Amino acid sequence: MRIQQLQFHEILDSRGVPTVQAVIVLEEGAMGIMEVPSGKSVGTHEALEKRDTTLNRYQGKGLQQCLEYAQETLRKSCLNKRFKDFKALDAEMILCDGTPQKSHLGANFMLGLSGAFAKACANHYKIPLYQYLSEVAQIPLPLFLPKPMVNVINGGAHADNNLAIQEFMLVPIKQKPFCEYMRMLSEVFHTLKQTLHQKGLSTNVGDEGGFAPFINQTKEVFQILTQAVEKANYQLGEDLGFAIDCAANHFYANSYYVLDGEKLNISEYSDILNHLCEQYPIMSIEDPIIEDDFDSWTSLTKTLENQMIVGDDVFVTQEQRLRKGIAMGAANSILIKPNQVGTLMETLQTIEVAKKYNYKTIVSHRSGETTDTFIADFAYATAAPYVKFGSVSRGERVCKYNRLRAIENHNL
Ligand code: 2PG
Ligand code: MG
Repeated sequence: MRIQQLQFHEILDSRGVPTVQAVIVLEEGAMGIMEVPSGKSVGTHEALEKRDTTLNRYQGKGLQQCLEYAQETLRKSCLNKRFKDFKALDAEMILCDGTPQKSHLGANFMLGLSGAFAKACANHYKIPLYQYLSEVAQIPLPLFLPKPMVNVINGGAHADNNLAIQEFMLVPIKQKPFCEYMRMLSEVFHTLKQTLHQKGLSTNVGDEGGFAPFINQTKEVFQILTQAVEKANYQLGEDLGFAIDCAANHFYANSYYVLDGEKLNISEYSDILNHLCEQYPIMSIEDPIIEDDFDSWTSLTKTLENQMIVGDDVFVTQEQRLRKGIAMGAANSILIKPNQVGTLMETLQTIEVAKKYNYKTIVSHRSGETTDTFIADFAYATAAPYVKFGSVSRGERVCKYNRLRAIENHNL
């Protein structure tokens, strides 16, 4: 496939912050557009998202200068060249960037191009995007729809309240059609809204569309969620369970985890997590430990043997960090965010290693999103057992769940 046109544009994400839109036109005429998301609770080891930090535009978050640079450089190396598939293009971009953290071109531009090219190829072959992705990735058939981890309460870096834990989510337990998952989760979401309202708590939503009430205690969130699930006529632990993203980097300082106003050493903190898991059906805990303390990851994974222990900031979707975790028995699941590594090819390599060692994959959005539904196709194409796309409110989240419904309904 020969690339005839390659353009980057500066657009806004769901927080009103600039992000990348990449456009590719193939010689044969097919076009692909990819809009790249952007995180707020970013792991130190993530591939670099490039911005014009020294300029005043958009308070240093603009993309104009680095966009022109990436566009010119990538046009030189990719325009009018043939690439068999997106993996071949990714290999060329990695060479052209030549840095470990994609700091030369920027992971935001590289992922944009990688995705735009994949979409253009799928359009060229006139097949659904997921089909094209799964064929290139050689994922065994049949594919299946993932279970959604739906964010209902926001805290941490994603909300202006006092909750240390960043995300409180609900997960369906029994296997059902995807549309039934969405029905359950939407019904509980609206019941939760009434529950919060009756308690005089705010029903305003945070960055990922979950509610962001002023609650001080982690336990209180679980109590309110328990009430909402029951009021919506679902059974906790049977129909729905809980998942959380601690994003622990954000409440750790000077050797202590600061949770609910208390300074806790690692063993006190682990006891609290353990206790919560005994009291509530918490099925999955993401980033309970800071990103570089692999030893504590290993011991917590042993302690919480019935939970999914999910590495996000610790693995940053990168094969080498995942391999280290596997070797040490740190975590048993991995969050997959393509922009943490910067190309689809490398994302697929990480997924392959995860699968080989039975680490569950959860394909995830970022807190700054666009209405691009690429990751819905990507999750289905890679047979991910779970997805995390935020709440059932806000268009940039809901469009991804709706894309999975469209795949279920029409296979398009
Ligand atoms: C996370 C993500 C997505 P962010 O920590 O898992 O929910 O947040 O995109 O801000 O890194
Ligand atoms: Mg996370």
